[in-house]
Amino acid sequence: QVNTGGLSGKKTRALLHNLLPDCHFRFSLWELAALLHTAVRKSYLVEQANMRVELLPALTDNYMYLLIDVDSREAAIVDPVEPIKVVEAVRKHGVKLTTILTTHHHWDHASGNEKMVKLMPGLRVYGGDDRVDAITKKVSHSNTFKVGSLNVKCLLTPCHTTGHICYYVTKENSTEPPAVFTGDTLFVAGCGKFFEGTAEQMYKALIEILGRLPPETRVYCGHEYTVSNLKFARHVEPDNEVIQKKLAWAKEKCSNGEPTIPSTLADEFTFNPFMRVKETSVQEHVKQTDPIETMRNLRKEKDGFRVPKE
Ligand SMILES: N[C@@H](CCC(=O)N[C@@H](CS)C(=O)NCC(=O)O)C(=O)O
Ligand SMILES: *[C@@H]1O[C@H](CO)[C@@H](O)[C@H](O)[C@H]1NC(C)=O
Ligand SMILES: [Zn+2]
Repeated sequence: QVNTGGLSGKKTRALLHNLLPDCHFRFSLWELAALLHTAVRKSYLVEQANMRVELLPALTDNYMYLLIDVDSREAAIVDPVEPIKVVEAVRKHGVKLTTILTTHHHWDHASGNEKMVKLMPGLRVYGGDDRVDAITKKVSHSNTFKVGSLNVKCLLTPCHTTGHICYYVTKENSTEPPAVFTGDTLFVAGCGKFFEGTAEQMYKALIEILGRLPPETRVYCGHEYTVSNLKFARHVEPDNEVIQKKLAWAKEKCSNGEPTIPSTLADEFTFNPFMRVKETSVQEHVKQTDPIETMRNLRKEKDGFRVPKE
């Protein structure tokens, strides 16, 4: 994970503040963090001609995503658990926020909705579950709507929670890659825990729903778990060189406080064990020959996996 010794950006700042009296506070917090060799998680902008996505780190390892339709300057926010940060980003980009996209009802994704709506009245709040705070638009599989000129398609992927929705975003006639916001269903190199579902459901979500989107689709997931996920992937497939390379790259990114997101669906099929349940190398690791049984065993093994330090 990010090298903050288990501290979030907020906690790191609070700690630094206590260490140094205000009168000696001559460096920026960023410089101080660099001096102390602790990484503050940075925001990051993915720019395309039609669509922009700003990654906004939240809590310890969550991501919020500001999705901007360049043509209309209308925007949506995915899982705004830290609303003040969202308001700042919206101001910075000079866009009109109209929409909240909630992937699922867990507090680390949906607990900012109420405050977000208070700060910016009139927001449409999408979600697939009655347990989503402040929901105004309950959606189910294949429902579509627009954010400015962008098309959003809801993909119901029950398993982590029964009402989990992934949001697939396209721009008509664009030659650029689409985006999918996968919450806690698909992570870079991993998947969410099966809190309210089964291996059959995760197989359907990862292989039959997300796996059939265009391979170049960019994947924006709910957490920065890439390094620990890749250590599990390496344990499953010790001879897969793609995993080794991706892990070295992800460690480097994280130590600089930079995100490892987005990836693409095509890339996920090369290193994510949960996307690779049809590969014999992955099946052999769990001594199974059926992809769904492989999925079940992988998840069970990861639930008890101790992530090594290196
Ligand atoms: N293993 C997580 C522990 C937290 C956790 O259980 N996270 C949930 C999402 S809020 C999950 O589904 N994690 C996937 C996993 O551990 O493989 C971590 O790396 O910090
Ligand atoms: C997309 O392309 C089709 C075929 O060229 C055209 O009919 C349609 O109007 C285009 N849509 C937009 C939004 O530009
Ligand atoms: Zn989560």
